[in-house]
Amino acid sequence: MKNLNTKKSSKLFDEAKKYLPGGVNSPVRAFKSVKRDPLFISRAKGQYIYDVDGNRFIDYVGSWGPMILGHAHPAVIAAIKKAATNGTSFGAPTASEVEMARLVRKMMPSVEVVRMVNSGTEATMSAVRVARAFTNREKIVKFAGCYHGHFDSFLIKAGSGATTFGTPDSPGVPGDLAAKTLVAEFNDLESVKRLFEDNRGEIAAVIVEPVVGNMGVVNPKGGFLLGLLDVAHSNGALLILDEVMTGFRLARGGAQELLGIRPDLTTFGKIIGGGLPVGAYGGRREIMRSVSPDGPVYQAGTLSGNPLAMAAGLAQLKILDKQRGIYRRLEKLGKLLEDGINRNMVKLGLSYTLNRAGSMFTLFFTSERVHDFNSALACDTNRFAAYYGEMLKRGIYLPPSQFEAAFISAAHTERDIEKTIAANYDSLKAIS
Ligand code: KE4
Repeated sequence: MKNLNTKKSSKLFDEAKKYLPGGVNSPVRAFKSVKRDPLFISRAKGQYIYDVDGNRFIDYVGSWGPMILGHAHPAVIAAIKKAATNGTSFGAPTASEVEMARLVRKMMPSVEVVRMVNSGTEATMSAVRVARAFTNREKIVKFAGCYHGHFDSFLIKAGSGATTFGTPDSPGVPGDLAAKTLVAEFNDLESVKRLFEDNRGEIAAVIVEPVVGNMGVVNPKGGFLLGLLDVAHSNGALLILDEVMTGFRLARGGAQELLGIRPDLTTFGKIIGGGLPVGAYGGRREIMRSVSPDGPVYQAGTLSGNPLAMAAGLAQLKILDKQRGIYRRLEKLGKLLEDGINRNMVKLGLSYTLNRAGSMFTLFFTSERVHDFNSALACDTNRFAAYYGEMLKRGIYLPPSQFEAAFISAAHTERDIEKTIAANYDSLKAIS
């Protein structure tokens, strides 16, 4: 299998490193953990992404989740173009923000009141501030390996890029603030109960990825999330479901619809913006009315509810709201891929672990079950890196880290899945 021509990408990367930290605007894009220069992308359409050297790939990153309908969806592009002709930002309320809030509540009824922000991080940090104010408590519980964005309080045993680069506890976070973040083990309810026993009356909220994407995909064990809700509520704390990744992806109503759980607060990002910078947080009216200007909890944003971002997000969400067959299709394609990769491993006498939740999946290079952070960390990341390069050579663009979720879009076809299964077989064979 010939090597890729990536000359233009590498030249751009050398130039980028002169002006940007690590040559990128978000660490995990730097391809460091897969030991190669990143590809610079020129365009994308549907399930395909094209780099500046003219290579085409079947894309399983999908901008890390937003592109559930595929890239440059005609309805999304048309909505952005139309909105842009009316101006790009007003710093004043618009009808599109009301429409967005109403649609979010229709799709996720637990979100009675919602505030738009500009990223998933803004959403989660604001939700934690509201929870701290509403409960008049300062401590929060997160789970090792979960990633909720780069807010100081979350960079404690954080997943995603923080784990990829070995900085799950980032420098620069004040010790006294870090001490207010308590860390439990995902899928281990006892670890949560112990934290509540040791910190009686001090924990404002538990924040969790209902299905984890940021250790790689890790599903909740039966009863874990409902148990979490019960433990939080019986100790006077709130449950925040971080659905930045799972929201509108795992089901029309996100993981909370799929898993039948009603949180106090939910956070959003990615899909809600249709590829433009959007985040949101919301939940029970009695909690959200503490947010300024209704209440005293201050949170603001110059570009929050930006008309172009609302147009893109609304165009995408309206399709997801109306065409519910999309979720059946994503599940079908996900199952097809999972079965194909597992068949390959049987043929090759390999026993790596593939975790999947609908259109989110991760192939872990370990033969153990991956159900929490420690079992995810046991993976052979060097073998993942070798596999990554082989898949890239075969035209498959995966997230460049063992600790990330890959995403199938509604633009992917059965043929794409077959090609991916074939590339997976050849790549696993090549590194074995
Ligand atoms: P942003 O601030 O990156 O929009 O969202 C932060 C965030 C919050 N919660 C969850 C569950 C998330 O997955 C994320 C961001 N996800 C990563 C990928 N795992 C974004 C990619 C990146 O950091 O470049």
